[in-house]
Amino acid sequence: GDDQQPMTPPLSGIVDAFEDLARLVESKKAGEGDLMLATFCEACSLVSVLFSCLGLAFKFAELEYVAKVQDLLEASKSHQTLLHILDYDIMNDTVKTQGSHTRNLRRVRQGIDLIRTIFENFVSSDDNSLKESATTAYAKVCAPYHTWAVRTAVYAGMYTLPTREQLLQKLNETDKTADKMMRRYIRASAPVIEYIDSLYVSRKISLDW
Ligand code: 1PZ
Repeated sequence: GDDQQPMTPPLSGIVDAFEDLARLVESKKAGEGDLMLATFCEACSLVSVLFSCLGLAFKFAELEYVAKVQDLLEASKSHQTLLHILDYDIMNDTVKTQGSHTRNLRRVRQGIDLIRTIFENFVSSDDNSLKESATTAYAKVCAPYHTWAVRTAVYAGMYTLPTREQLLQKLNETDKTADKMMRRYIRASAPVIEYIDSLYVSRKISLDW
């Protein structure tokens, strides 16, 4: 079990990885699209530790997320960059096909954005509960693109989320350190999300799915 391992604050690993990604993305000229898929996947896979703070109700979300990152990691063996998988799916007419790399990248990007929006809600108010932060964020970032069945399960699961205090304890953070970490993640993930969107836009793929 994860409670037996020496406790490194899991947020710091995620934040460091996304700050590295942000630096890579910002050092590139817009539209060049050469962020390495493997590098991106490594950062995304760290996010999985957050799921261990949630209850069984979000097990399906974890499996979904991990499977999609895993698919992209597999894809990185034959496609070097993020842009390469878009071009591959454009060529095969599978951009929006369920299970395609381009669709899975879109879903992982939505996951990163969901966490960012949860953190934004979380730091913006001291008495904001995790349930409220997560519900508002989910409604905005993911719900419009999820089926009714998934939305219903997610909203039901929200009632099982830990409290703010329980979450901070599981993350081995205090109010103050969590606030700092979350602000760093908010700042670092923004250019990464923007960058991914810019790839889709550069290939004339809409962002409304
Ligand atoms: C500490 C933070 C607490 C956050 C709690 C909120 C978690 C909301 C979880 C949303 C679950 C969505 C689950 C299933 C979604 C599927 O419909 C789609 C299917 O995509 P398709 O195969 O049709 O292309 N899957 C996804 O969108 C991929 C996974 C999304 C999970 C993102 C979670 C991000 C991390 C949350 C923090 C732990």
